[in-house]
Amino acid sequence: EFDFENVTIDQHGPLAVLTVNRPKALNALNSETLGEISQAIDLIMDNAEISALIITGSGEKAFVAGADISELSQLTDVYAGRDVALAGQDVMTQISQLPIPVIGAVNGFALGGGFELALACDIRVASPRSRLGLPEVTLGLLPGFGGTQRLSRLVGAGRALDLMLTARQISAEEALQMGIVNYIADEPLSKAREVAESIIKNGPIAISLVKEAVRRGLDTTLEAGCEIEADLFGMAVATADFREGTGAFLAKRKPEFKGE
Ligand code: CO8
Repeated sequence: EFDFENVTIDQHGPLAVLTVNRPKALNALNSETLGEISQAIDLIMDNAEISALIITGSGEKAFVAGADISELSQLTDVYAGRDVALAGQDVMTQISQLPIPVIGAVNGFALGGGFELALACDIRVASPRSRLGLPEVTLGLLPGFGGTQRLSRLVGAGRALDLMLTARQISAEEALQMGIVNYIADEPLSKAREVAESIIKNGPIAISLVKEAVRRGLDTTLEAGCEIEADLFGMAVATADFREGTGAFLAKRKPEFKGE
């Protein structure tokens, strides 16, 4: 069905696991790999059985060690550089705009573009051995896959600037304290599955509306964000899932959501 060089997809019932699998470069994202991630996500979304996505890296050592530095090193032209950033940003946006929950199982180094990939996920689970950082300034670069924007929205400009300007690597523990990762687990992939399972028991339309409200709200004022929330709330009360959820509560039974 698909023939990817650097990405694998596995299905476990309603869960899809996308693994970046380029071990010779610690899963670094060259343009081929970025393109494959994007195509893999399209394939996953074409499968109506899938209700959550987990993104992880192959091997014990790295989630993703960044954009591919040997490929980046060839860039000199202003416009070509901008295009490379835009192409990577598009993939991160594709991920962050998915209607299903996306969990990053950060199984090791998440540096540069790898950190940015993790930031495009909704929820992050790190291993105790994970190291996270944005080392771009050590290369004379800045984050270019949305990291300057997503990290400052997640943890505030002060903490984001500290990480980006010092280029220091942080431990999973520090990332947890900063709110960058949500959980630390020895087996981040199985913890990610557990988190995904606990989410997908809930109404799928409601899940996608929560994601949309938060995402669109972060781009606007509190007032406009609350209007977005009210619009989406209106959409939720018109769903069969809402009838089912409230009906099940009142009848003291478990709801069975159909995503309608
Ligand atoms: N790109 C290419 N190859 C890589 C990368 C990378 N990001 N990271 C690791 N590799 C390769 C190494 O070159 C090495 O290859 P080889 O075996 O052929 O020499 C192999 O992976 C193993 O790596 P190391 O030998 O370095 O392993 P160590 O255990 O010594 O170190 C580290 C592990 C600390 C993770 C180290 O590999 C490292 O520092 N990697 C680079 C991390 C980094 O700087 N990442 C940021 C890249 S820049 C970026 O992501 C910008 C994103 C936005 C782009 C916007 C476009 C314009």
